[in-house]
Amino acid sequence: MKPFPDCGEMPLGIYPLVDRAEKLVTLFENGISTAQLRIKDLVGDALRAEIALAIKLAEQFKARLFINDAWQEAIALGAYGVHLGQEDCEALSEKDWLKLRSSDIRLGISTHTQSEMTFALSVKPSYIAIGPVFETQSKMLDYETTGLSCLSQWVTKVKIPVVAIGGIDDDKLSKVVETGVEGVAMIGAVQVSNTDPRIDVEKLKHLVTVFETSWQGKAHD
Ligand code: TZP
Ligand code: MG
Repeated sequence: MKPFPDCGEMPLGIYPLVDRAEKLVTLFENGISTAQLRIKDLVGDALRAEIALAIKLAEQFKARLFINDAWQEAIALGAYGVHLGQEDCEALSEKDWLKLRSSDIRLGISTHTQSEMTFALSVKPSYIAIGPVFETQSKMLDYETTGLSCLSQWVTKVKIPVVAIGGIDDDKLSKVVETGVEGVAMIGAVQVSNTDPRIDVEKLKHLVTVFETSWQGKAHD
């Protein structure tokens, strides 16, 4: 089975998840090269309009943009990639998988356990996300946190890029990068606060610097 396309040489890096296209401008202007549009409160034309704007912005900044959940809209509008959870994958028919594979779009899949990883790897996606690494305030989850040592063991076994997600902030970032992940997905850490979802630009720049320093300090094959 042909793998989904890769995401290029550059590590995915700090990988923010945002709920509106306009936030991408701040991200891309401040050193972010990978982001995800994760909209849970729009459907139909309003959703398509956000996705179309997000794709336009990502192309303008030559950034890698993944669309959460809305894979059909993402394909129709020419997105770089889609990100799906386990349940999203389970809901796909054979025909849907064929459509995804033939569209040449990148695919990222969320995983929370070893068995979910086995399934995800069988699909040969562009990357897998592993988490929650730590307790998170941003999503209700019924899974145990993986912690750093489990994350590290799983990363060693996986031959495609891994994105760590869940409760990662600047104080934990270096240790997460040391496990060998290529990307670190974040919601809360890039926001002003839990109740203020605007992007905190100074914090964002700091996170990018910490990622780059930790990445360069680690040997990669
Ligand atoms: N999937 C696993 S944890 C998570 C998602 C979407 C939320 C990550 O948010 P935060 O604020 O970086 O913990
Ligand atoms: Mg989903």
